This record gives sequence, C-alpha cells and structure tokens, in this order.
Amino acid sequence: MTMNNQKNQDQLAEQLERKGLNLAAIKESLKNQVIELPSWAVGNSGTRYGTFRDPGAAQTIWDKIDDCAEIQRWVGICPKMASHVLWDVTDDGKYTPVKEYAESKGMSIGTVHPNTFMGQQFRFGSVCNPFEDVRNSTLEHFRDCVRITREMGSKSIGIWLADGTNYPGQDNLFERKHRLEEGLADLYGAMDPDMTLFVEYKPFEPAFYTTDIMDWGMSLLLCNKLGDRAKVLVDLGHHLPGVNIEQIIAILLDEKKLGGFHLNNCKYADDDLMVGSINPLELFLIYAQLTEKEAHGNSDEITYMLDQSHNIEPSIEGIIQSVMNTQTAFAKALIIDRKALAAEQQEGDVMMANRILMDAYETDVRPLLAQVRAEMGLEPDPLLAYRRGGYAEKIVKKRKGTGTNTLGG
Ligand code: PSV
Ligand code: MN
Repeated sequence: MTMNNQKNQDQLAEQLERKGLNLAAIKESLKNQVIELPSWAVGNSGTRYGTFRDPGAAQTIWDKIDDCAEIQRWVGICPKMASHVLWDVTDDGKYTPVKEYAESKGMSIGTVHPNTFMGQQFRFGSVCNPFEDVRNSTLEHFRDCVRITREMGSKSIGIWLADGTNYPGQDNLFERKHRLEEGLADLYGAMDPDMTLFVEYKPFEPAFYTTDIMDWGMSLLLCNKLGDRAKVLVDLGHHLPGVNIEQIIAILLDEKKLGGFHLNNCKYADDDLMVGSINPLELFLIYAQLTEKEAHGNSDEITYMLDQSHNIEPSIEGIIQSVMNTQTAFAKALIIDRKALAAEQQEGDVMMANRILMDAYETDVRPLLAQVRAEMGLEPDPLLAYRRGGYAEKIVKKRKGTGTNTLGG
C-alpha cells in the first residue's frame, strides 16, 4: 500500500468509526459477497427482432464455463455459475461432465433453472395447462431437474413459469390457480430436504392478459403454502413501472421469505440491462434494506444471481461491469450511518433522515472497493484488467463469431 492509500484508508476508518462503523467488518462483508453468473448471459442473445452476434460469444457449454471462470478471475466474488437445464447440457445429454469441467476451472454450479417455456407443448402453459398430459410431462421435467440439481452439486432450484392466458375467457382462473398449487407442491415434494425452491414472479410476457405468478404477493402466497424451503425470487425487471422494489424487499426480509435475486436493470419492463446502469439509486436503496437487516444481526441466506441479456455490449464486459455496480451499491449501503438515521427517524426530522441516507449514496466508494480488491489479490479495476488480459481477442479467434443464441432473435 502506498503512503497516500494508507492515509486514505486511515481517514476512511476514522470517518466510519465516528458513525459507529468498523472498516474491517465492512471490508469483510464486501469480500464475502457472492453473485452467481448466469450461464445464459455469455452466449449471444437478442430481442424478438434479431440478434447482433458477438464474435466471441460462447457457443458450447464449455465456452460458457470458460467465460464465467474468466469473469471470476477478475471480479473474485462470482465462483458459481447459475444454470438453465436445457441450455447447459452436453451434446449427449449429460450433466456430471458439466459440473466436473466447472470444478476444474474453480467454479461450481449455482441455482438450477428448469425450462418449461420452450417446448411446443407449452402453448397453453406448463403446470397450469388445461391438458393433463402437458401437466404430467411438466412434472416429469421438474423431477428430472431435481436429479440434475443433485448431479450438479447444487442446492437450489429457481422456477419461473411462462404460464398465463392471452384472452379473457381463455381458461378458468380458479382452476389454473389450483393446478399451479398442485404442480409446485409436486416439485417441492420431490426435492431433497436440503434443497431450496425459489419462486420467481413476473407481471406479463409471454402471456399478456393473465400471468399465473404475476407478482410478489402471489409468489409469497405459494411459498407460504409450500413450506420453509420455498422462497420468493425477485427479478428486478419483473415489476410494473413505479413499483417500490425496496419496500417489497423489506417485507420479504421481515417475513424471512426472500430467497434470492435475479439482478438486472430496466427502464420499462423486463429490459435485462446491466444492473445499476439505469437506476443506481434504486439498487442502493435495495441494498440499504438488505444491510438494514444485516445491521440487526439478522441476515438470512440470500442468493444473488445476474439475469441479464447483453445485446449490444460485449457480454463478458457487461457482466463484469454489472458485478462492479452491485459492489458499489453494497459498499454504499454498508456505510450508512444507521445510528444517526434511526435518531432522525425518531425525531421525525424528514430532511436530516433523507440527508443521512443520501450522504452514504453520494460517498465515493471506489477507493474502498479498490482496496478490498487489492486485499483479495485482484486488480483495482476488473473491467480494465480484463481488457488488458487479451481473453477477448483469444475467444474471437477461437470461436470465429458463429455463436448460437440462447434467447431471443
Ligand atoms: C424470465 O423473463 C426470466 O427472468 C426467468 O428468470 C428466466 O429463467 C430467464 O428470464 C431467462 O433468461
Ligand atoms: Mn429472471
């Protein structure tokens, strides 16, 4: 550490101490942060209008693992790759080699995502489908997913259903709810006792009139009926405009029902942009709730994953930037002067309470994060370090820009 760095650190430690905060503990929290990388984000992706192919995009499951390991090399807090079962399997239908290859690269498999939205049979939904044979084949897929989760050495399954209807009168909404409850109970019952089920919600798309799990209330209702190991998954892009996500987080935390996140950012709906790129304040306020809980020594196990689609930016760079944005939000939330904030709240001083919160948000945490990275043996700026590392050029040469897309277009 240079003299200047040491001076900055000492100043920061002093400032934090005045707020009753401990620099070493904050650094420890930042070092222990874990974000799962989505295997599906390193392949080509696009919109329904087309795909701009990235010449270095991952083409095979091995490429995806290589890319995730490369990201982890620079960011150091992403040792897990979240998986989508249909897209992360060997050509001969095996999963164990995927796990083994990931391990050889220092990675493990995180949350496993079933896929009940891509087959032709799912035109009218999966577990909510009015046809019994489709419901049964969905349940079979769920049981396969439990086996795959076990085989991949993972402990969590993340379910998102594209089920819904497009037109009034298309199906009976009471019956769809019953089918949904029965289907998820079947999946839950098939899981190992140490597995957790994350239930993701989304207001619309691909269905536009009704969506069977349309919001956090529905997800919570289902999780409460299922049991302790069923928790709500919040995808940041799955809310109607104007919804206060941080309040949802506070409520779910208090109910001990927040299972995890699909991190991304949106301007309108499910835009899947880089987390923290459009609304960094919202991300900070979400982390403010998460750290509020931690500050009371009451933090639950929460799984953080990225769920993004890099359509015009190079995927690996987009992912690295997203991880950095998340670290920034977390660091700012960790330095909130909680004691002073609580005092102002008690006084009813709206102005000062807001100022204390914003003071943390406006603090430049880049030197702190650079220091944390240095202590972890990492470069201070992972994005620039990746650019200098030559991996991007290497994969373009090797993969020759023929990557297939996983999503959209
Ligand atoms: C649906 O929009 C979703 O957010 C679900 O999490 C899917 O698993 C994922 O996107 C597919 O990218
Ligand atoms: Mn998602």
